[in-house]
Amino acid sequence: MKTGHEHSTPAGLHDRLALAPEVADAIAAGRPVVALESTLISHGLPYPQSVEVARAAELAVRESGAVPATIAIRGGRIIVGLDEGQLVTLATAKGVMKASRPSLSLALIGGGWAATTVSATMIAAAAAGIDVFATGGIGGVHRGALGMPGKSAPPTLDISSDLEELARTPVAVVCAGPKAILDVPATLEYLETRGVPVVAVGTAEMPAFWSRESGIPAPASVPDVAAAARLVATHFGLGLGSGVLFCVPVPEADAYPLADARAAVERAIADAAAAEIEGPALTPWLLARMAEITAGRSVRANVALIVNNARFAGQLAVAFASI
Ligand code: PSU
Ligand code: MN
Repeated sequence: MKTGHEHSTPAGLHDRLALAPEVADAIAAGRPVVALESTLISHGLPYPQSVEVARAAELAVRESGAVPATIAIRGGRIIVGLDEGQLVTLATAKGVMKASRPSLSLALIGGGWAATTVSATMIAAAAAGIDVFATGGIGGVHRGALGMPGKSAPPTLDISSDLEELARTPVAVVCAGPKAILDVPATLEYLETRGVPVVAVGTAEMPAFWSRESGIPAPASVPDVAAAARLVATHFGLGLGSGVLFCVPVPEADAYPLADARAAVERAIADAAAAEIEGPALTPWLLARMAEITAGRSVRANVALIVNNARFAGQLAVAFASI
């Protein structure tokens, strides 16, 4: 029987992938590869820090002994392993879309450039056969998603598709904690419900993205990269289908103090509410506002944590490949 779907058969996910030769060779040979996302380049950081961090993250992966594969969309293809010129274009082009699971097909038919968030990057990495992925901070449950205590504002239900992706796609994601603009306890509860191990590295406390501490205990922790790799191997071996989230604290030298970050976040969130910013625009808006309020200190921490996460992800990919 014919269904409407048979008229034209659009390319499947694998047919959409365009792997850089170096990345394809490494995957075929079972050598360690680390996926890197691109929304933090196009939407998360100002230029030129955006392109500098993109280069520095790739270098950190290489220094760890793995091959970097920065992922983005262009011309209906998912590029796995952007080249230098493409990195610069993505950081400077106007009108770059932000592609997540719900907007992936739209980004592909759009034909232009789209940056991939954590959810879309996980989809591409899993399809390409890449097990380890580094970002800055994952998206999560926004403050006010479940309503604001003492306020009459209705719940926004703004919960990042990153969380559902972690629940259904087996990739190890390295971050510096959920972004501190979020409701972190609610984000942790959501991930627990959806079966995602959340594991702090070298600390018993959840890292808070720009800050090393959060005052919130981590659901679990491992001491080092070797233990992290054993956990990934065990978790993937069980075939549960979900990813693993590692949270690595931002390096001390560039961290933004927690008390200062908290005050700045309160201000940025109040400003976003006053400006009626919502939906996918909210996270980039808050990050940009934080940069203004902190006079660039949040950007410095953000750059440092991204590069640090890329280095750890490289080491994790190397350790995991040897198991
Ligand atoms: N990490 C950063 N900066 C960013 C992001 C991560 O240091 O801008 C991006 C990631 O792509 C993540 C997205 O998936 O922010 C979350 O967006 P949202 O809250 O709309 O799901
Ligand atoms: Mn959202």
